[in-house]
Amino acid sequence: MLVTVGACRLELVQGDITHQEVDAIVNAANSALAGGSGVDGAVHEAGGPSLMDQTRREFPEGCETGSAVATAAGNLAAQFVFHAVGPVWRGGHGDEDRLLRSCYSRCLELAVEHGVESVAFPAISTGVFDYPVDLAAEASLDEVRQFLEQRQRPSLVRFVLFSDGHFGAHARVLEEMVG
Ligand code: AR6
Repeated sequence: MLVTVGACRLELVQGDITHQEVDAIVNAANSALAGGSGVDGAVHEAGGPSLMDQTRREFPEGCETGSAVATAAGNLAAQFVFHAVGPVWRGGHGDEDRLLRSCYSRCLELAVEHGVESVAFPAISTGVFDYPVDLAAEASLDEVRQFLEQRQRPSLVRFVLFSDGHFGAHARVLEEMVG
């Protein structure tokens, strides 16, 4: 599914984020940047050890929740990996909406800072961190749409959803948003 926001494209696909041919892919990391399962495991496995070498060297304190840091992408087709730390779902009482939105906007800021034209996002926080996918889809798609409306960059933002259910939830929200 594809919609346009001014001159920019906002796209939903089902698939594996490590296979995307874009300038930057976003990793769903933890605040220690210690690696883990899910997207994080797949990104480090496909990118190789240089990613962890760089995060250890440049970000020894890790990254706070709601923010993101950039590294090179090692063996991946992308040039950069943005390691974003989403919130753990705590029933909606832990400022999760603001923190999740902030992950997306910080990654888009990093894209602009690095001159990146295309970025692929996973559904941050909707796996191990247990964020309900419908709510995550609403917050993340709304945040990205607002950023693109205001800044008109990057030219392509692609959400890469792993399962049918995650794809469907995002497609419903995006249809409602543009309909
Ligand atoms: N490509 C795209 N999406 C994927 C892939 C993939 N290769 N693999 C999983 N997903 P998660 P979180 C989906 O758990 O919830 C790690 O241990 C998955 O189905 O990767 O932000 C980190 O180290 C889900 O919809 O990230 C942290 O400790 C979404 O990606 C913690 O998990 C996010 O699931 C972060 O948890």
